[in-house]
Amino acid sequence: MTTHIDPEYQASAIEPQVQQDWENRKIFKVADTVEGKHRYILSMFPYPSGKLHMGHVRNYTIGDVISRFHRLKGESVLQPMGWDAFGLPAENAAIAHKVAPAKWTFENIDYMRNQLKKLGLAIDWDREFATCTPEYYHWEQWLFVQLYKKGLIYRKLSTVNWDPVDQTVLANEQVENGRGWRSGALVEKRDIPMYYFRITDYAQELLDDLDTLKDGWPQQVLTMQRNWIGRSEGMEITFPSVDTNIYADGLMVYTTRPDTLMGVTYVAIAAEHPMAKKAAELNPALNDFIEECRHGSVAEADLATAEKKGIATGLFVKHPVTGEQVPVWIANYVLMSYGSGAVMAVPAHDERDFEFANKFGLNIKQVIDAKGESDADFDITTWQDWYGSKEGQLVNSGEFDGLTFQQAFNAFTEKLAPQQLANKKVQFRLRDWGVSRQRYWGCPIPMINCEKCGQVTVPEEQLPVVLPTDVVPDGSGNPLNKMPEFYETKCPCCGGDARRETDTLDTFVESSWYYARYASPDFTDGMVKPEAAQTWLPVNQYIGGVEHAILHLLYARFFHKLMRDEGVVQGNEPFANLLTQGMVLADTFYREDASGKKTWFNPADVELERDEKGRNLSAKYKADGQTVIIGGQEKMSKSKNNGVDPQAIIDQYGADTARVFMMFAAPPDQSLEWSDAGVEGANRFLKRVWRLTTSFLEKDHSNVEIDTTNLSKDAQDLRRKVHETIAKVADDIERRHAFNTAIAAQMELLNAIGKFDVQSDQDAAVAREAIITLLTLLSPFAPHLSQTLLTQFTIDLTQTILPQVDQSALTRNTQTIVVQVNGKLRGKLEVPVDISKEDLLLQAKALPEVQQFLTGPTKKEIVVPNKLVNLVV
Ligand code: ANZ
Ligand code: ZN
Repeated sequence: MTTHIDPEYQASAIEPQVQQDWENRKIFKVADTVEGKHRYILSMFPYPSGKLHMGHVRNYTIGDVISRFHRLKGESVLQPMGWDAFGLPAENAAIAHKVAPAKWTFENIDYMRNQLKKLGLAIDWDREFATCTPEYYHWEQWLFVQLYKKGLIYRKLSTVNWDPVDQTVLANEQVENGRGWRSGALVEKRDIPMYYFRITDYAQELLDDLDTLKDGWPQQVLTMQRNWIGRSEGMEITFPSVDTNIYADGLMVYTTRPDTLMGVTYVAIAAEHPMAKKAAELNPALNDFIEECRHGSVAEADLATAEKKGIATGLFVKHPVTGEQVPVWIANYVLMSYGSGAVMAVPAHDERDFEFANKFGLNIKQVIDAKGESDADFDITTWQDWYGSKEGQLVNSGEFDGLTFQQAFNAFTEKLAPQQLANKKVQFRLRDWGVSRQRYWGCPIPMINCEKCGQVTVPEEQLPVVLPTDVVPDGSGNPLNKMPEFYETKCPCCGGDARRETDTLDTFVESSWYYARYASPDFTDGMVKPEAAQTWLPVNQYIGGVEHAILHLLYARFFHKLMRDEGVVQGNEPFANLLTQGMVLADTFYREDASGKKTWFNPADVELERDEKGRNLSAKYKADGQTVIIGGQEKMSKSKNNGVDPQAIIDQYGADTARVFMMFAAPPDQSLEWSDAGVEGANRFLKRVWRLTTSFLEKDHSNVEIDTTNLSKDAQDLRRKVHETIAKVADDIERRHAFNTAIAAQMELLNAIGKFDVQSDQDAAVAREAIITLLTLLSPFAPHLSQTLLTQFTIDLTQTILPQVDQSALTRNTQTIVVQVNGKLRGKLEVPVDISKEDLLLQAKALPEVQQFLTGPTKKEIVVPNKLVNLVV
C-alpha cells in the first residue's frame, strides 16, 4: 500500500530502524508536570554489573508492556531508567583489574544502556542518571544533614568484621568460613562508631500503612514486611536479684507469654548481658564461654537453629510471684539486641527452652493444658506442638489455675504492676538501620569530626561532599583514609583543623529514593521538584524481584515518610502497586567425577535431543560429543553455569521474539522456564503475523468502510472475535497482569483471521480491521514488528490509541433455535436474535421437517427464548 515491504520477517532489519525513529522523535519523553491522565511505571533499576541477565530482561519487559499498554490508552506514561551505581563489585573489579571503580562503572553503564535500548523499551532516556554522580548524592547528603539535625540519625558503636592482615573492615559476604576473602586471615570483631537511621521511630507507621497497600501489593510481600517489622505485644517482668550486693537491678525479661510465668524454671541471658559480665568477674571460667559466643553468628535465624549452648552463672534471681530462687544461665540462643537480652525460660512451653532444659538437665514444669487439667500425656522428653499453643488453661499455677491466656495476662499484670515488677510492652523486631560502610565506592557521609566539637554536619552550602573518582583501591582499607586532600578540612563550628568522615553510606540508601528523583532528575534545588513530585508520585506500578521484598522496599517506604516529613513529597507510600516477578529458570547439565565433584555445562554448549513434545531426552556436550547428565530446571546462576545470555537470543531472533517468549511462557509472578523450543515458538508466531499482514497488503483491496448492517455471517463472527479479543487483552494486561493469556488470545485471533476468506469489499474491510487490531494489541509485546506493519496501513503506532470495544459486534446477531414437536427434536432454525415470538412460531411451524408432525391444531406452544420452541399437538 505505502512502501514496499519485505515478505519475510527480519527482526534485525526492522528493529534498529524503529528504535532510531523513537529516538529521533523522542516518542517516550514526558514532562515533569503533565495534564490529563498519567501514570508512572517503574522497574527496579539495575546494578551496572557488566551486562544484562535474563532477570533484567524479564523485569524490564514486564514494565514495558504495562507502560506501552497505558500509552495505547492515551495516557502519559513515565517509564525511566538509571543505575544503582555504587557498591562493592566495582571495588572488587578495581582490585582485580587495577581500574578505578568509576571508570569500570561508567563503562558497564554504557554497555548495558546499549543492551537496554536494543530491547526496545519505551523509556524516557532524558531522565537517566547514575546514583554515583554528585548531582544525585548531593541531595542524599542534604537529607542526611536534615535528619541528623532532627535526631533521626545518631552515632553509636557497633561490631564489624575486621581483617587484621588487610587492615580493613569486611562486609559479611567477604567473610568466608570465618576468614577474609582476600587475605585468608581469621576475621576479628571490632567495635567502631557508625551512623544509624532511627527507622524504629517509624516502625508502627511502617506496619500500619501496609494495610493501605493490601489491594496493590502481593499478600506474601506484605506478610514478609510485617514479619520483619515484627511487632509483638507482651510484658516486661522483673525477677529481683537474690543478692543485691552482686547485682542490684534484678533481671528484666521480655515475654509474650506471661501466662506461663509459673512454669519458669531458669532464666537465660545473652553473653553480652551486664549480668553475665558481673558473673564472670566472680567466676572467670565463664569468660571462655562468653568469648566463644562472641565469635558465633549474630543472625537470628542461625541462632534459632544452632546447637543450644549454655553455662550456669552461679547467680540466682527471685521468682516475682513465689519468691523462689531461679538459676541464671548464659545461653547462646538469647540475643542481646532483642527485648532486654534476657528470657524467662519455660521449657514446658517454649521449644528452645525445652531443648536447652533437656540438654542441661533443668526442670520442665507444665503450666498450660489444652483441657485445663494437668495432662498425664504431657511428656517431658518429646516436644509436641500443642505445648507452645496459647490455647488452653493454666494448670499447676496456684491461684491462677483455670485462667485463659488473656485472663492470665491481666491477672499477672494486676498482681505485679503495683510492685513495679511488670508492665505491658510493645516490642518490634526491627532494628535501627546502620548505614556507615568503611568503603570507598559509596556516597560520602557529610559529617566532620572535630576534636573539640565532636561530630559536626557539613554546612549545606558546602554540599555535595564529592567522592574523588580517580582512585584505584588495592583492598587494604578504605583509600579515602590515605588521602589527606580528601579528609583534611576545617571544623565548621570552631574553624580548627578537623577530619572529614571517610565512611560512606550503605548503597541501600541510594536505592531508597531514586524513584522520586526520576520525577525531576535535573532539579538543582532539592531532591525533587515539588510540582514533579505532585504529578508523578507515588509510582503507580513498581516491578521487581521478590528478593527485594524486605529490605529495599522497607527502606524505600521509610525514606518516603522521611521525605514527606521533610516536605519533599506528599502521601505516605512510594509504590501504590507492586508486581514481584518470578525467577528465570533454565536446564542444568553436569558431569560428576569419581570424587563426586560436579562440573556444570552451559546450556549453550550442550546439544539436546528432545521428544516430539519438546521434552529433554538426552544431552551431549558439543565440544566433545559425549553425554552430560540433565540436572533439571534451576534458577539461572553462575554456580550452576546455566545462565542464558539474553544478548544471544536478541541477536539471533530479535528483541520482539525475546519479549514475546518471556511474556508468553509464564504469568509474571511465577517462575519462567527458559526453553529454546519456546523461543522458536514465539518467533514462529511473529513470522505468521508478518506473513499474514504482508499477504493481505499485497492484494489490492478497495478501501471501503465497514457497513455493520451488511456483513456476511463469517465477517460478523470475525468482528466479534476482534472485539472480544480487545476486551480480553485489556483486562488481562491491566487488571490481571496475565500477559501470557493476553498473548494466547492474540494467537487465537491470528488463527481466526487466517481462516477468514475475503470474498467482498466488506470482507476486506473487516479483515483489515482485524489485522490492525491484532497489530495494535500486539504492540506492547512486539513493538518493532507492530510499528513497522502498522506504518503500512498509514497508522503511526506512537499516536494511535487502543480500539474501543464495539459492544454491538459482541452480540451474536443470529441464534440457533431448536424446534420440537411433543418434546421430540424435529428441526432447527437460524433466526435473528431480536425476532418476535409470533414470527418465531410462524417460522417454526413453516419448517417442512416440522410440518409433517403437525397432524392437528397445536394445543400448546412453548417458547424458551434463545433456545427452543416446543409444539404440542
Ligand atoms: C517466656 C515464654 C514462654 C516465651 C513460652 C515464649 C513461649 P516474639 O514473639 O518474637 O517477640 N525472647 C525474649 N527476648 C529474647 C531474646 N533477647 N532473645 C531470644 N529470645 C527472646 O518473641 C518473644 C519471646 O521470645 C519471649 O516470650 C521470650 O520467650 C523470647 F511458652 O518468654 B517467651
Ligand atoms: Zn570544632
